[in-house]
Amino acid sequence: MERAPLAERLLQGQRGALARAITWAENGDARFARLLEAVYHKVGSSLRIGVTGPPGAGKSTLVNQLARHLRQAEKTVGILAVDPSSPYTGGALLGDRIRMEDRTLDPGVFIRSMASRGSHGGLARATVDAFDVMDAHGFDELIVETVGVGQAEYDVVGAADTVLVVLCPGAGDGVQAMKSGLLEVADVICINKADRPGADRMLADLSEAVHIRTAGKNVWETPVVSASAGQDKGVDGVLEAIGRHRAWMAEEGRLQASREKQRLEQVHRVLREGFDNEVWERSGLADSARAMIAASRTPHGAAERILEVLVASLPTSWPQSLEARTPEPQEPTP
Ligand SMILES: Nc1nc2c(ncn2[C@@H]2O[C@H](COP(=O)(O)OP(=O)(O)OP(=O)(O)O)[C@@H](O)[C@H]2O)c(=O)[nH]1
Ligand SMILES: [Mg+2]
Repeated sequence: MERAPLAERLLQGQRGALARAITWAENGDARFARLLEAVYHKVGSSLRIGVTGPPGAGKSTLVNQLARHLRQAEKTVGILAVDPSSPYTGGALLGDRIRMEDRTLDPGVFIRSMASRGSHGGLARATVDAFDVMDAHGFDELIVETVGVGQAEYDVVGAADTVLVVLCPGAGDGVQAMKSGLLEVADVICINKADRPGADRMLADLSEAVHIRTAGKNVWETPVVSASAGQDKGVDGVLEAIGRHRAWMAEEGRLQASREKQRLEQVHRVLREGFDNEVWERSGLADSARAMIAASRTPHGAAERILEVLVASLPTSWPQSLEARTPEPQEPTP
């Protein structure tokens, strides 16, 4: 018997289809675009949480507990664990799997680790794609965990509606966390390992810093909560803070605006990848650049010249001609 197309099986909630779809997303498979078109009408109802923070802060432990609590509230949960690219986290990866394992027996939970591609923003693109197919598959809640506090991690958690930053006492103090730009990206901050000394102090310092930063402005004041995920303490408080952020996002069209921005960024990422693959490599642009460098142009001079010619070769009517041609969704062959 012939199998139904992947899109159909995905919408039926088949796990195998979801796994395959995420692999396509991960590999930047050319078939993904058609697949997404076929299921896109089902994308948009999952609530998305991004979790980041320094290595070992207890992110996976907390995500596991969040999933457990959400399941108790009868929500289905899809979890994406983005492989940390730093070599020293190799051991922790295995740990992630073990700790998350007790969730995998429950059909209401799906856990997938995704390899970091590391270049050209490919990881953020793949994360959004994976979230979209998990969304179409029908999970109530989606969570992505990524390790680190740098731009690459912020790009990944940017696929979420709510960014949860997990810190813990001892792994650098609150001041260090503030310096790394965490306050800007965090919608909720959780000081985990509250059973350890220094947690209260950190909570007070960060709360104050957040308050000073936002006082008198019409912006979200990031709640700072504490938890001991290892002992399943304070997890409801984290969920409650996430809930408050969601309520705030639902007002004044903020969620819609944020998702529109995310989709626009995704177009940009896919375009950049497409430029690298289609234009740079296949159109011979790389060869022209090589020739210009051989003729002693600087790299900047060569790039400037290429951009000039590219922009000049765009037809003046191109925005209209782009909008006019929206193809009908087609079923991809699995
Ligand atoms: N004392 C204490 N330890 C905890 C708590 N939560 C987690 N841990 C421990 O902290 C260590 C790291 O936990 P993980 O959940 O793997 O941390 P992570 O942030 O996901 O780590 P990476 O993914 O490697 O960055 C483990 O040994 C956990 O058992 C807590 O509330 N209290
Ligand atoms: Mg982890």
